[in-house]
Amino acid sequence: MAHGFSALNTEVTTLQTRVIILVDLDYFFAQAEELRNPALKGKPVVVGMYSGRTADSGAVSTSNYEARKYGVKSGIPLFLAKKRLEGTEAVFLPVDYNYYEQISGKIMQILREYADGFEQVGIDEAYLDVTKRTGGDFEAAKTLVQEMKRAVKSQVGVTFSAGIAPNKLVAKIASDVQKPDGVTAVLPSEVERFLAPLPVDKLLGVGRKTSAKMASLGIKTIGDLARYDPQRLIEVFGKTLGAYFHNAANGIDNEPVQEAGEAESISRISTLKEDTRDIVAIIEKTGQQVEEIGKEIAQRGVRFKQVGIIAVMTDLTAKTRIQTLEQPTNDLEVLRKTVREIFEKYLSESQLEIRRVGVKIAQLTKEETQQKQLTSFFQPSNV
Ligand code: TTP
Ligand code: MG
Repeated sequence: MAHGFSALNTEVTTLQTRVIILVDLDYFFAQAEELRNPALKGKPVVVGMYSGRTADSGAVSTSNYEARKYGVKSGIPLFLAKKRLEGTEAVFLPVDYNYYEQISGKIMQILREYADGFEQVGIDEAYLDVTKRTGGDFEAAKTLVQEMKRAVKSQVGVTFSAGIAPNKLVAKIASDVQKPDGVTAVLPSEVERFLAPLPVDKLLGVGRKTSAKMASLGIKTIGDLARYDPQRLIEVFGKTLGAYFHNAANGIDNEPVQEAGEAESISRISTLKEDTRDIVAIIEKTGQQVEEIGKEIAQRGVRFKQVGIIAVMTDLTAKTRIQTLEQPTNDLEVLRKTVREIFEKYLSESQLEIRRVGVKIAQLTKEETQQKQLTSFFQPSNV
């Protein structure tokens, strides 16, 4: 096993139950407005995206909880919000994204200090992996959330709600249970009972169309979905989605908490001199791409854990194949060797000639975070 990697297509299995927190800032745009103008507190506050066509055309971005009592929430037309809030002291304000970003930035900086791994999602959400610092203990995580709440409240003046769970999927759903200023913890042993009664559209990726389709199969709750024959789900929704729905409904989610940049990928694609199935011609082309990718990763100081190839066939269909390494590396020999292996395998499966080829690396990590991960991985407590 040269270079310490094998052709495994699986992630390193999680060795310890994780403790993941999802922080979601409460009625964020409206709360930020209350922050700079405390006189707004207690009144219905509506922050709207004005389209500018007429004075009231546009939609509600968000509203505070006073306004929500009148049925005024994200997405409804502004004229309807005005109508529902007639006769109240309601205040309507336009979106000031730059200001919200400033507030969000301050909060994220505070939260980051409480996490082993941190991932901001959008302007008002962040995942924190606190497995290490809590020693896997959910009570310790609850205490940590209270500390975070106090810090954010006293230093910025904003409240948030949080979910604590063994993975991102459940933490996100849990964060929605008690709002505003709430915390909901779902222990590993409680995941099944917590999810079962919820409607399927609580799962990421289940929108109106999918939930209607599921309803026609007799699936209404996440519990129904969890019990449904996985083979049948794959027949109906395809392999990727079917498997995802089955796992998600059973509370299984191994997505790591990772810095936004880590989710990025680097790729190069170019056209071959002529359509071919000749591995030598393909390797010549991808060899140049590997060199270019090599320069970029050296410049950015990143390692990669996933290697992919792209093949655009003569009929212009694009195929990709991905292989996950055992551990992140910046070794270009590993990249070359893996690309060759994937292409050889691919050629043995497909009859068509190839027009364009590409190389892609993903699951990027910064050199220094990599160091940290390696030490934590080898700590006896994690084994
Ligand atoms: P959310 O977290 O969905 O909503 P919220 O923070 O306003 O309220 P909650 O207390 O329920 O978490 O979205 C975060 C921000 O994103 C929100 O303050 C405004 C913006 N947003 C829109 O601009 N349009 C939308 O449709 C939604 C849902 C949010
Ligand atoms: Mg929010």
